[in-house]
Amino acid sequence: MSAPSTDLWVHTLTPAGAAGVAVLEVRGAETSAALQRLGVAERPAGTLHLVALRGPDGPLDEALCWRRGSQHAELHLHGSAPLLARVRAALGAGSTASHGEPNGRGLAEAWIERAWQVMAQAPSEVGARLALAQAEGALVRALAALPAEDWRAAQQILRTILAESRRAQVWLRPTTVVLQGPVNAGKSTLFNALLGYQRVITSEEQGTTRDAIRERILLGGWPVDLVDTAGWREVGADSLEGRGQSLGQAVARSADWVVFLAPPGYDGPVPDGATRFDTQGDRPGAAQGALEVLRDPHGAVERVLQALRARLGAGDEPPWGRPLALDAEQIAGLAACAAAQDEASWQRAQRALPQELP
Ligand SMILES: Nc1nc2c(ncn2[C@@H]2O[C@H](COP(=O)(O)OP(=O)(O)OP(=O)(O)O)[C@@H](O)[C@H]2O)c(=O)[nH]1
Ligand SMILES: [Mg+2]
Repeated sequence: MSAPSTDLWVHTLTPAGAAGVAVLEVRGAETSAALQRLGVAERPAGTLHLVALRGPDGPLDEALCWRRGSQHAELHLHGSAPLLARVRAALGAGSTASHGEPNGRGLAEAWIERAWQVMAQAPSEVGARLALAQAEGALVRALAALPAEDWRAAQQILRTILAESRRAQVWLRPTTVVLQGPVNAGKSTLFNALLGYQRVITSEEQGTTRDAIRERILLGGWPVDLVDTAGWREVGADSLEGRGQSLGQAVARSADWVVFLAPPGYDGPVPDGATRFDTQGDRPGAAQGALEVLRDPHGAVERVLQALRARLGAGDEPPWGRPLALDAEQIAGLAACAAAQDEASWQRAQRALPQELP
């Protein structure tokens, strides 16, 4: 296949996976030519049409085509991943997420574009709403309105935006929480209670869980990747169980938060940075204040949620409508400005930020 044209930019706005509808955005000077390759005739800007898409091998799909401008359109297709790949290929976009940037597109437009992408893939409803505010221009408007004559005042505004952007991350990307502890501590029992259904096997046999099992959940509205791991006990490192334990350790090392569950009588080590919960509070010899996951699953979930809230330090109230940088690149751009020590480095850093409205 020839290299994709830099005058054609195709982006999949909807997240990967099965859905009723998939939305492709087509931009750039080649937009009309690319659509014509699919059999879509030229239409005035602002119109919406039902179109029959055809590829080189025959019919592809019946879709809605919204002409947003002479160099900008959206195709609303049926949401099948193979179909999406065929339509992208027929447009000349290749098979990856996007290729190139349309010529002359400004930074502000690119940041707004990014906000739509973040919104489409947000792992929580709050995250989607925070991203929508940026797609509607909250951040680029705030950046365009920075006082030009007083760089220190402008920097102060950016620092506030940066702090709120970092706080907002807990709604925009999942926090990885790993359950760790000795065998039979009740990790899998708590994992199921947090999920609200029986996802993994629990049993009184030691070493029931051998693998690291990950599930995405919302806990108090925060997206969490929750991981159940193999329990600790002396076993051969090469045994199946030993390999499971190593895998659990590796996952825990890269986790945002390790919840360490200690069964009655446990007096062994607790990993640095982990939060300890004693378990099986209904059993004889249990620690004071231990979780009682079997007797009171809701109470146990609430206790974990409280600890998570403290850990995230995000507060319950999201920064509704506030200007926010959404991804690592935008945050790095703001951070460079916030760190500037003199006007010259401020000016340099500011060049990486959009300064005008799209
Ligand atoms: N009485 C009581 N039993 C519990 C409680 N929580 C878990 N158990 C029991 O303890 C046993 C071990 O629970 P699991 O959740 O499988 O423990 P685990 O930490 O996942 O164990 P491994 O996978 O072997 O590492 C099971 O029989 C559970 O039913 C509790 O709060 N009270
Ligand atoms: Mg288990």
